[in-house]
Amino acid sequence: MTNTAGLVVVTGGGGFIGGALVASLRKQGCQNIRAVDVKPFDHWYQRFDDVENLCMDLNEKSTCDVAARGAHDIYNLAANMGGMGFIEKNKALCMLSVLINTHMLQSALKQGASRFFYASSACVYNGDKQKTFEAPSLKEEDAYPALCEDGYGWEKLFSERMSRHFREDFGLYTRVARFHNVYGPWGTWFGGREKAPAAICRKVVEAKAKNKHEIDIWGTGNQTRSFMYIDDCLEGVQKIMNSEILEPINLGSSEAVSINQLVDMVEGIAGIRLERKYDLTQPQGVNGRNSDNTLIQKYLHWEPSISLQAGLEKTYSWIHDQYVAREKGAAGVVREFVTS
Ligand code: NAD
Ligand code: GDC
Repeated sequence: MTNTAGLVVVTGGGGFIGGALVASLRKQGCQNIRAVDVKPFDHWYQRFDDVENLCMDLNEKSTCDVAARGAHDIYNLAANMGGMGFIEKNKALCMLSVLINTHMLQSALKQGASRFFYASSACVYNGDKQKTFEAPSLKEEDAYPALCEDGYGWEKLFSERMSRHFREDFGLYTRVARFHNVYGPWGTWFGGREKAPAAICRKVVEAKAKNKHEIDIWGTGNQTRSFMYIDDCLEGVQKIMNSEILEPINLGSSEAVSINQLVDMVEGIAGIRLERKYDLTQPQGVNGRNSDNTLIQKYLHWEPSISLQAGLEKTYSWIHDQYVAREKGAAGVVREFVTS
């Protein structure tokens, strides 16, 4: 059920998931959308003229009040985030997203919003339960006792709990999903914040374009992860927002692969084989992680189901086109936005 009448606010609307959510809401017939992001408009990944677009810093309480004014639904997707290469080196910046989450919850309450969605992460899970490369399936209860990803993960766990207490103490309708590594077109694919699927696609595109048959991989390549295609993420976000699920719940694919298998798949799509150079000095995070989907199946009789192969084919093709466009650009800069 999409809210097609009341105002829907998407924070982080200039980013990957926020931009895709705005695009999806429009397609579903929602005509009253406000997208908010700190990035200048020409850096938004997707931007639509028929949406109220606001360029504002949501670290500030006063701007959160403006963002939340008149909102029926708020999808709070704004955060300072990225893949392992970013979150391991920017722990303070990641923790500062607590300002966005604190102020957005306060403003949602103050402005009388009906519903609030918070995007948490698999990075809240206890590191001791992710030591094996055998892709341990993480159940929601595995977040405790807490031993989160340093910085980013602790902030996510804190903000999950704050969302819960705003619901319990103040009666604000809050829903929380723990996203497992999301990928797809319009996602960050270069610049340092990109996650493994986009990074590997870009490296393979580049190796092919430059006829340099090598690829550098962070770690041994034995690390395991599951990757969720953006369309599954969007469907899950709306299902969870519309559900009676009160506790934070996994939203991720349960198709785990090693990073080496991920590279195999991208090479297969590109029709190339590359010599692998393993760089053990780069950030690697946990050894293994998968999404246990028992709870989401129980509540929603649904789970993300788009295969990694199908999702990667679309993502590779999009990154390929972005790469070609960037190479052609005189200043070497791509503006990743579309208008309606
Ligand atoms: P993204 O970086 O593409 O989008 C986040 C957006 O928030 C960016 O456009 C950024 O400019 C904006 N933002 C940052 N600080 C801001 C501020 N002070 N004021 C206003 N806007 C600000 O990331 P994404 O992949 O779209 O992630 C969306 C949400 O999902 C985030 O909360 C993220 O932590 C969470 N998440 C994402 C993944 C994933 O794999 N993509 C996994 C787990 C959780
Ligand atoms: O960055 P990420 O996708 O994040 O990395 C997955 C694994 O892939 C890591 O072990 C990393 O070392 C390896 N890897 C190999 N080569 C490369 O070129 C590369 N680039 C990147 N980025 N990784 C490479 C993420 C967080 C997110 C989010 C999700 C939730 O952790 O970074 O912010 O919250 O988790 O699931 P990942 O999966 O460790």
